[in-house]
Amino acid sequence: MNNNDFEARLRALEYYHNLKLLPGAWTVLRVDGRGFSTFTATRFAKPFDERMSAFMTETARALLEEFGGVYAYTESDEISVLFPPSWTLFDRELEKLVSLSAGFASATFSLACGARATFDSRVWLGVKEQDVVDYFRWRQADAARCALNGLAYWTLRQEGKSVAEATRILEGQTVAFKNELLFERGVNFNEVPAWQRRGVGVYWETYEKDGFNPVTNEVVKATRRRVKIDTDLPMKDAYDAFLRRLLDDVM
Ligand SMILES: Nc1nc2c(ncn2[C@@H]2O[C@H](COP(=O)(O)OP(=O)(O)OP(=O)(O)O)[C@@H](O)[C@H]2O)c(=O)[nH]1
Ligand SMILES: [Mg+2]
Repeated sequence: MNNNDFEARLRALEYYHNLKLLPGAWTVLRVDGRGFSTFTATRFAKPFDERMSAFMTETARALLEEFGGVYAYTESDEISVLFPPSWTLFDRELEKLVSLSAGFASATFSLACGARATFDSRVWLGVKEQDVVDYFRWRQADAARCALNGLAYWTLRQEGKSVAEATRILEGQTVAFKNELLFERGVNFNEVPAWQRRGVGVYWETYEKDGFNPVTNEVVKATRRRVKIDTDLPMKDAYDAFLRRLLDDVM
């Protein structure tokens, strides 16, 4: 076998390397903390910790900037970053995008937190704008469900209930039951901080900046963009409208 055949045979066994994102599709990379139920147990307040949320938001922002995203959304230990159909980073190679987003998220979070944490990553593809809106509605609904469950569970645990008791009380129960359980203890779920119930959005906003033109000696307005951290996201239909505006700005 000559050297070229040898090289080609072995390179062909990089079996998934030719996989690329579907042309023209919206892409979401979603990273998720590995084993964060354990990782957070001794490090962060339950069920919500402002430092943990700040580290996740910082990681979301870094992913948005580094990979050229349009919108990043974080809740719990996950971050979804949206990329436009025209996105061409790494020639849309799946392995590159998945491995580097996981590596980058792991490094950013670990540096912020001061302990080694790892993230996995996966790709979601949407061919229609409505798919993208539905995707982020889906993740936000997950945030709301987990927040209600987590608050109800840790309220019971703080009252002295065991893991088994708290789990049994909540098992199969309705949203109304969990809301009522909190309300009886003086907590109105609708007044819990929005970032805990709805997650945090990270996106670009434009603003006007005064600049000085040395040629004409005039003050001129320049349009710049900066990252906005939104801890008070709209929900339901208002979130749809908010997302559609973001998508329309891209197209
Ligand atoms: N204490 C604390 N835990 C948090 C916070 N945010 C997220 N978590 C934890 O993160 C976990 C995320 O759940 P999963 O991603 O389903 O579980 P995981 O243990 O990370 O498992 P894998 O993702 O499958 O590796 C939850 O169980 C929470 O315990 C927080 O603010 N405080
Ligand atoms: Mg996880």
